[in-house]
Amino acid sequence: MKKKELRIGLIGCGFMGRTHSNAYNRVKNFFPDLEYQPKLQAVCSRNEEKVKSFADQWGYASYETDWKTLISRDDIDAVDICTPNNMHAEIAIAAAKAGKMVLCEKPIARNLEEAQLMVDEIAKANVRNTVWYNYRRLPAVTLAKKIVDSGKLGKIFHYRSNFLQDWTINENLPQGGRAFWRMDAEAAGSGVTGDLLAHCIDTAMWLNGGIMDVSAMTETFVKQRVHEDTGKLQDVKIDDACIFHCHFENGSLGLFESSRYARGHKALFTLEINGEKGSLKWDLHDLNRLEYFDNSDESIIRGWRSIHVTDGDQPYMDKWWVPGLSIGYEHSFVHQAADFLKSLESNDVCAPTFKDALETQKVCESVIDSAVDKEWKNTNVEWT
Ligand code: 4PW
Repeated sequence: MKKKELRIGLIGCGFMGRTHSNAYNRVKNFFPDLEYQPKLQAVCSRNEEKVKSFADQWGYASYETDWKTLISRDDIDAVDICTPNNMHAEIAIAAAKAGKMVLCEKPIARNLEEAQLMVDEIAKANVRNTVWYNYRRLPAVTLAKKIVDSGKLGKIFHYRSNFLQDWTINENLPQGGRAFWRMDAEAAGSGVTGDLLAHCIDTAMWLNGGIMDVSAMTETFVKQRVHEDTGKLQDVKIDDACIFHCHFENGSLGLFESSRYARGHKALFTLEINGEKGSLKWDLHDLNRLEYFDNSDESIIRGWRSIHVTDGDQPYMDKWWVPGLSIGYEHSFVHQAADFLKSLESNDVCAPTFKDALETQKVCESVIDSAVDKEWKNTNVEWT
């Protein structure tokens, strides 16, 4: 098969810039059958020294220091946005208007208004798009989706999900700047709701359908922190912790919790689904393992099965080593890059699209509003 190039222009050289760059490099080796292969054409960041060294390290053919220049280049097919959240909307809209495909880190925006604008402009420009809700693409999570869709769990009663971390407990950490923009509401939009619960919500709606209404509470444990940009002690406006419960469209009840103050937990993303005929459990600290309870098992051996999702028959695993050998966090990004490239070949959408991410944003916004107003909020989610 004659190979086609997808010329990538990546904006942002932080943590996510590295995960995406790694994915584009790995996909060529592990998904060699794809018709489209990424070409790392250009990377962009304001700091020239940093972007030059990033380009050398990850194999980009060129670099830019102004994202508008990158977007205006004729030799870029797809713009991949890995900047802090406050730049997503402007860049995504400009890229779509320039006719580029748009890939964007989650959450797509700081708030619903920005997200809606992005979705409208992307629809007008009719460009291919996807949002990197990467955890869907871990083999164990994709297997959970297959089990749910097969009907093996029957009617779903409960969905539970947490995302726990502990990295902001130190009250001397600043907010803002390059390293701590996730703690600055102006740059991030929200705290754990947009940063962590957005993952839980995306996965939850993918597995269990639309979230219809929410009742939430949030807390900011450290009320003031020095801002990196001003050097001044300023109010912290992000949520450090958030708990919400909700109704799904299918009648099941949802319970979600996220915190960056859960001492001992570094990135504990968990989910559990309880249905009439069976249940599923998964957690990111043991990401290749899916726990499955099947109530139709013979009673004397009935119990939780621990499925080590590393067999060639299981999602994505035929691309990697041999059965029994684990893969990790980075592979979820490789799989997403592969699925996006595959979607160009098959002319399908690559979910989650910006429209899907808008639905997640609706839930996030309703959660924040519910916590502020201390009342239930309808999400107006349209999940298909
Ligand atoms: O998107 C999330 C990040 O902002 C990630 O999945 C984990 O939490 C790792 O870093 C943060």
